[in-house]
Amino acid sequence: MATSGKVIRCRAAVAWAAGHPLSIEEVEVAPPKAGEVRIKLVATGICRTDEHLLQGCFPNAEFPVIPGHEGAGIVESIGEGVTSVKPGDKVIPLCHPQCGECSFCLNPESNYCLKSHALVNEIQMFAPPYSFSEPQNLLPDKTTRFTCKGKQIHHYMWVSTFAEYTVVPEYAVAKIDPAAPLDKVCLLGCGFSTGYGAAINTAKVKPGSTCAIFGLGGVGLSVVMGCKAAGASRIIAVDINKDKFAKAKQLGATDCINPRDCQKPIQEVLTEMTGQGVDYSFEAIGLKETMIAALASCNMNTGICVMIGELDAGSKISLDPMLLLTGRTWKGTLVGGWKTRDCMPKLVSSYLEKKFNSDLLITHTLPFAKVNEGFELLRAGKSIRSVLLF
Ligand code: PAD
Ligand code: ZN
Ligand code: ZN
Repeated sequence: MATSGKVIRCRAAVAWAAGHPLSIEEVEVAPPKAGEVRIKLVATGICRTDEHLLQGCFPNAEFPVIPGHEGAGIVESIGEGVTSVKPGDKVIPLCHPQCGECSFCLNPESNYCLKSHALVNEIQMFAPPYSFSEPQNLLPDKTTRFTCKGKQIHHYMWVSTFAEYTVVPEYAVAKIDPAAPLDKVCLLGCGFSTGYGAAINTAKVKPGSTCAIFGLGGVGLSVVMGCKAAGASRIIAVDINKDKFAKAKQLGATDCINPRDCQKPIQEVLTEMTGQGVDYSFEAIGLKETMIAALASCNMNTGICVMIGELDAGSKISLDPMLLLTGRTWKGTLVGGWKTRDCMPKLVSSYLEKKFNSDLLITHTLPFAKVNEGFELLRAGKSIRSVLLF
């Protein structure tokens, strides 16, 4: 392509500081270095995790930054040594990479990669001196490909999809079917895959089982779809926004409950409804109290609770150990447990074969310049997923 090897000037949504609206700026995007891929984004969804970033919940995600991690696009150019994609390929940038070589990648049971951008964060959080000094939002060689007004701009989860062009490591890119509609399958980059996979891969929901889903955003509704696909017989959807219930029912929920309408704590309500508690519960909100309530809602003997929602980095939860001692399992999931590079092309094929309909999550489609409007819709509880078009 004519732009190959050159700096590209294009639009991007830059977060200059936490707590401020995004500004659409002209940025420079450097060519990909060895082992990197430059992508022309076609569409991107807005996920609650981007909102957490904008609110400053991740202390080592440094500003200024270009957020966004639920995108789809076309390869513009490749760096030296890149073999798995070529210019013109349709791709999904992977906010959760898969190097395919580390011991975690080689373990069939896990989808966490030791070469992930998140790893620095994780090690620092759990090992003294608990320092957040090293930013995680640079590319693996600890530099950035973005500049704006003479300043270096950080990447977000290596993918930064709120930009017309982005540069990512090759092992954070999945080549997908050329027939895929990019304005739809962008949701597979995070929200849909996370929720659907939480049910199928992480919880391994069994046919005939009972499930409860806390939070009916793009992620929680995708859990509903996953539970339905796995053959659950009762799917109880929980949200404080009753406007989410119609879509939850359409996607497979058998019951919808607003905890604010209940006289008792929601875990007691769910336990009474199901006898001994649900077989599987999922937290897709990101609040301590709902994480504990979800755990307490599943069967004390064999129940499995999957944590999906994200808390501020460094948060602590305190719980009664009896909740686990009797046999419950408490698990977490990142991007639904999928080994992303292997599974993303297959998920796109399943989408094209109409095995699920993630399009039902898209409530708004907006031009990229209206990115702040998309966030307002999310904050007001009026959207499930807004897709921005470049
Ligand atoms: P969203 O804001 O679209 O949905 C959250 C839903 O929770 C909304 O419908 C709210 O009304 C509802 N809610 C809020 N408070 C309560 C409450 N007290 N009780 C019941 N319901 C409530 O977010 P989303 O679906 O984009 O993301 C959900 C969470 O999942 C969020 O924390 C996000 O950061 C996290 C996430 N995790 C992963 C992962 O890999 N683990 C991936 C993507 C998103
Ligand atoms: Zn996300
Ligand atoms: Zn790896």
